[in-house]
Amino acid sequence: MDWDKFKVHGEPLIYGAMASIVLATIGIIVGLTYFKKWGYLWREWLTTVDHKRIGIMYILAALLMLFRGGVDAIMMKLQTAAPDMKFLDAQHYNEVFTTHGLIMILFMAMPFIIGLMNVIVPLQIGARDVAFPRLNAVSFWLFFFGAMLLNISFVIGGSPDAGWSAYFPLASLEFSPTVGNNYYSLALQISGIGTLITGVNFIVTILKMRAPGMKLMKMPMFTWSVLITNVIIVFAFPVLTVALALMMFDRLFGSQFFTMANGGMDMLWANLFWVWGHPEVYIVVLPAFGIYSEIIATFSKKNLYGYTSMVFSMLIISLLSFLVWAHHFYTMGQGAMVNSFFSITTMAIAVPTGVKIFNWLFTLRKGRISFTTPMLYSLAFIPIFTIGGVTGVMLAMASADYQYHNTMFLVAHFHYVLIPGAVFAVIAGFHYWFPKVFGFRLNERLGKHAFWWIVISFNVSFFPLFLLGLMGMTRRQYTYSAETGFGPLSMVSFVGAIGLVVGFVILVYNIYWSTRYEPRDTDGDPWDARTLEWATKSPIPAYNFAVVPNVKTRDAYWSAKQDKVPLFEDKITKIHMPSNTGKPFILGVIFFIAGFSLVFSLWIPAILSGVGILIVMAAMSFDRDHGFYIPAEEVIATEKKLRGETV
Ligand code: HEM
Ligand SMILES: [Cu+2]
Repeated sequence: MDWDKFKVHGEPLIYGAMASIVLATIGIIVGLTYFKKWGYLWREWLTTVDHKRIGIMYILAALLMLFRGGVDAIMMKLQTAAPDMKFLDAQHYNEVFTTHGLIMILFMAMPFIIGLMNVIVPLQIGARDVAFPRLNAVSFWLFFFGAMLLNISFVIGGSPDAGWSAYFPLASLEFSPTVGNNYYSLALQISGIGTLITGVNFIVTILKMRAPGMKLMKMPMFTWSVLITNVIIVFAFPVLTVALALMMFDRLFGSQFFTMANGGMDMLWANLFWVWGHPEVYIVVLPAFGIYSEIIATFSKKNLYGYTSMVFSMLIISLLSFLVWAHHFYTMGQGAMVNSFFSITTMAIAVPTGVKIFNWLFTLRKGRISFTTPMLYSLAFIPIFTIGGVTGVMLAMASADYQYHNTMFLVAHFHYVLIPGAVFAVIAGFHYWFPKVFGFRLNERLGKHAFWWIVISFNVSFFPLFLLGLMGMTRRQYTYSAETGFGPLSMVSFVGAIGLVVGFVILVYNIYWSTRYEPRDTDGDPWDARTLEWATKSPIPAYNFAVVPNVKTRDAYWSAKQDKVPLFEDKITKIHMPSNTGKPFILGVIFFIAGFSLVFSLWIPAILSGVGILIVMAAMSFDRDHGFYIPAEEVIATEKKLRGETV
């Protein structure tokens, strides 16, 4: 065997990373053994099917990936902070911007959002769990091991280096001969299957598991956004699945789908990628819209303005999101007719988006606004996202895009939409729902410090990129000479990036500080909020609701509090719960081994793990464990304890 292909030859940086990964792994193993926590980890977390715990694991993984993607970002910013820097070489720079984009979109933003929707959606609709709890665990473990597969690439074999969009022929074996893009095709495939399963699971959950009386048009706005997002997932992800499979054939088995020879077609990849890729940006941004809608209504003490138009604008956005993909390659020769079509559909998206912006503003109007940390992020989102949207419309004009395309102007555009539209949203949602899950708030003072650092630094870091783009600086260029004049603004951008790091450090410190010192709150409704998740106690019991609520109005919990509309009318009876299972985790591990074997063309382990996957899937299908019941007395006792009564 040729052991050399596993090695990454490189710089002290990579060896340092290897050493720290090994040390951290040893540390975790020793720690778990010393504190005898292996059993706890297995029983309570690795085998769990509880939507709340799965959600927490998604969010933890996302935070870890935020760190990894953040390190990539700082390395890029340092390399371009001044002319002729020698911190990274061209190849290493290529790898870093590729993994940065992949990790931030697929392994940070999406799982963070899926984590929040796991924790919150069943509670918001008054359900006890998702429709298919075990499948939910499969989703998580496929995502997790897909993410791990991509992450090990930089210490074993080498990272992908053709950008997150992996355009052919650049990503072909000929021009990218390391295993990096094999990792790309397999890691994304594995986690993508997990996401597709999530899509099915949440559509069924929201359509079939709502509490009695909760008509579609009475659902909370976050649940609506999640429903629409998952419909997009179910239509968009199969395209990625196919594209990645063809990419794998090209790279591993010598097929010619995307090459320039033998009838292959490189533009086929660009089209498939963006038929998935553009809807993908709405997969991360629509749930963010939902989060902001909840937060803005809660902290303005008003109903959400224009509920129906909110729903319809999301539906229109989801439809249009499938009709705009070619705006990513106006310059690649499809002609004026085609470009005009995509130009018009792209600009049309700004209309429903504008409707939503006005709805949020009208919700704020004459509201009794409290400026809590989640609310501050929501308020900052509105103007910053609008800048992102308006520059999007500038890019949407095909003839103008010949100038902007692949410059830093584009990079500034998508960060101005993605950072307020995804990152601020998950941070806001995190602060907002944190007390629900853990029974205490994050400290407001520290939260606001982090907020100002993050919001100001974001603008310092990314606004200069608009100007640099107009000056002609292209994206993905690893160095430049002093004569270009890109130096000063690039330095400003680097300083902003450091400020962002400071903000995130304060945010993480806040989690630590609040865990130790914040007062506990078991009442479960610290913000005086509106929707059903706040009607449970904190921390939430495993079965969520002792009695399934009867919903009569839109903001059911608000009406219960304000107008004394009764919510829980039925008697407590025994509750059916799914049992934990280790099979999803095992399935994830085998998928990981299969992926790794394919990356290195190790056929025998690949075939064996393929068989293993089939066996575990069959075992899951024939599983006769249909769960268990929590007796009514036990539920009553738990409820009393949560209310602070002695049993
Ligand atoms: C009013 C709405 C929007 C319009 C009109 C718009 C328009 C565009 C156009 C025309 C491009 C391609 C430009 C080029 O390559 O030269 C682009 C790129 C991009 N947009 Fe937007 N956009 C909008 C909203 C969004 C949102 C909401 C997101 C994400 C949350 C987003 C994320 C991106 C990303 C990630 C890219 C670049 C991808 C890449 O090449 O790596 N956009 N946008
Ligand atoms: Cu797009």
